[in-house]
Amino acid sequence: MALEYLRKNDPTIAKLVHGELERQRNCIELIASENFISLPVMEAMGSVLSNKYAEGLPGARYYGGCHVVDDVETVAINRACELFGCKFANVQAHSGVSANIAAYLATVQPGDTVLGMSLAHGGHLSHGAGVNFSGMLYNVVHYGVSRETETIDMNTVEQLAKKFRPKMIIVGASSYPRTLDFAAFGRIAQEVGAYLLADIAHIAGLIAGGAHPSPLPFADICTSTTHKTLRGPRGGFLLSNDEELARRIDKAIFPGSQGGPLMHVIAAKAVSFAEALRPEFARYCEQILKNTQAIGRGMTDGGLRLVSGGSDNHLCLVDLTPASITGQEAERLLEGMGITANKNAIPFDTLSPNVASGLRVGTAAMTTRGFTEDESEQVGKLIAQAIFNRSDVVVAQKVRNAVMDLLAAHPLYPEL
Ligand code: DSN
Repeated sequence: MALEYLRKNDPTIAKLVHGELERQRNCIELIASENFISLPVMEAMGSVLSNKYAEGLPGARYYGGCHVVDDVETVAINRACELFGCKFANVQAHSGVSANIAAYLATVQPGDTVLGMSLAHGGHLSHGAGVNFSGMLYNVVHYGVSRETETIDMNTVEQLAKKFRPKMIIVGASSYPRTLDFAAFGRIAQEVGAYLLADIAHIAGLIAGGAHPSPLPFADICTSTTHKTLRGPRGGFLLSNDEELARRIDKAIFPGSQGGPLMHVIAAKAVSFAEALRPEFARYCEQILKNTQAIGRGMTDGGLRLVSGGSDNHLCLVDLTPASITGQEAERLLEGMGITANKNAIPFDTLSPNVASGLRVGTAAMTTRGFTEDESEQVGKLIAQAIFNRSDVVVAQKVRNAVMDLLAAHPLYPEL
């Protein structure tokens, strides 16, 4: 990696950036919310656009000299609308949580009832967890998955909606391996007169690539991150087809909850939206789904159990209880062998989230790196072998060697 000026000016940080590149190169990345951005996305982020203050919206800013960044943001907005087939987009949200803050501000008042998926069953902090602003400011009721199927039971969602009459229903998850039934959520929201917020942070890329149904015909607002399956820079955005809601979203972002937009990140979002509009992105998403099936097969053949019995998207949630290992231990064990994944609570978990009985395994990053189905299945088998033979140093070394071979076959950022 060149880092010509950084090396001269701040060797400490240059060394750390290089160290992180080497770390990413030398592990199989299975964290379901991570991915590897393209070099054009990286260049847009590291650009002079970072220098510009542009509070407001294109054509209506609070600063002079905004004509260039106006064009950047307009391109990003237009590409987001084209990609997701909707009328309005706000691309200024700094993150997925920032996008959700804006969605709450645009729809509900503090104290209003909101129905969202429980964090313990795969939802997200900002869908009403008690330690988050959403749980502190709103009266949140949670739905989860059924004990029998480990999937969302739409009858339960409907019963809760009819009982508690929420002003907003949130559909979206961080560790749910199944297709979300946006049509059913839309019907329930209509029945009880609630707004429907679809938080598509994890599956945005799959939706853009046609590998998961879109919520847009049903949701009043969609919120998302750009950096997971969508493979853009770290950031957030919001979508809507409703003109009045779109106006409220814009105000909720600025001045409601943010100051100056990150124009360098908005440019990088525009680049990634254009990448996702290309036919090869749909092929990439298809490959993510195939790789998830394959890694799941490898893990179950090796003796592990997948929550809900499988996956329809980019991630598997592994129940580690049959292997008598916690998520925390498994995460550490695998990291030592060059496989990065994260411990994760499973539904009805008896352990604390810091320890957890599960492991979340995502395939978006390894698919970007070029892993095929055969290799993904092999990775699944290696995970199971490592876990079930964790006191055997010979197996550990074999797993480590196999991981190194797989990584060598798919170099990451060879240009850097
Ligand atoms: N931290 C993200 C994830 O890993 O899913 C959600 O915000």
